[in-house]
Amino acid sequence: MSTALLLIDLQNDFCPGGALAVAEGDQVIAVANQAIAVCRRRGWPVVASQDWHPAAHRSFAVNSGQTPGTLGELNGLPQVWWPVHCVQDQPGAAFHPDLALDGIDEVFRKGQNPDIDSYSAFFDNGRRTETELDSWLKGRGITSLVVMGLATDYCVKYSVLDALALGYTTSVITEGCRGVNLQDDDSLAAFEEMQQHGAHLIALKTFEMGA
Ligand code: VGL
Ligand code: ZN
Repeated sequence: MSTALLLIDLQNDFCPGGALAVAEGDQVIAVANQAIAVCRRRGWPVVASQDWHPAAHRSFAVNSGQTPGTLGELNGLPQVWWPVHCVQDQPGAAFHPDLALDGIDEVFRKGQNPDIDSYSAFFDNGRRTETELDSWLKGRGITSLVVMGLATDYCVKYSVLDALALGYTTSVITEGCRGVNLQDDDSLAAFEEMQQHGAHLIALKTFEMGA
């Protein structure tokens, strides 16, 4: 079984001070750097997703005449209206400055189509288009993924559910995740949903010790 580390959306806009700040989002960067170091020692690939929206993205509340944090519909799909975030080439879309970028082998961008949101690192929310991630991993014989990042209740959750559906053995480093939590229990519910679909919830220490 060959394993890769998948880091989800470790970007400035999801950290304190950012446009779509997740509480304690910056605290997962140190976890990511330790997980990267483990992979470098073992020769395991490290990949990262990057939320990468055009300014005119219709998931942005202001572009759809909606209130941020409320629920609507976009392109026939349920849609949470978000503040403007992770706009291509803007500082908010950049990776957190403390992230060990030189330990990352490949970055997969998502969310470029203004008409559909894209939480998962594999597919858009309607599963109409696919990133290069699955073919990149399959091309290297990867069958197992270790996932962490931001945000637990959106991009981490949908990436993990897609990874499981695509047949990857999937573990989630729980202390490497933080959630948006529009509702208080959203992150807890997301962890439970991932686990119910077959994900293994693990601690960084367990990963470091070789599980
Ligand atoms: C995300 C909401 C909108 C995430 C991205 O990375 O979880 N959430 N865009
Ligand atoms: Zn986004």
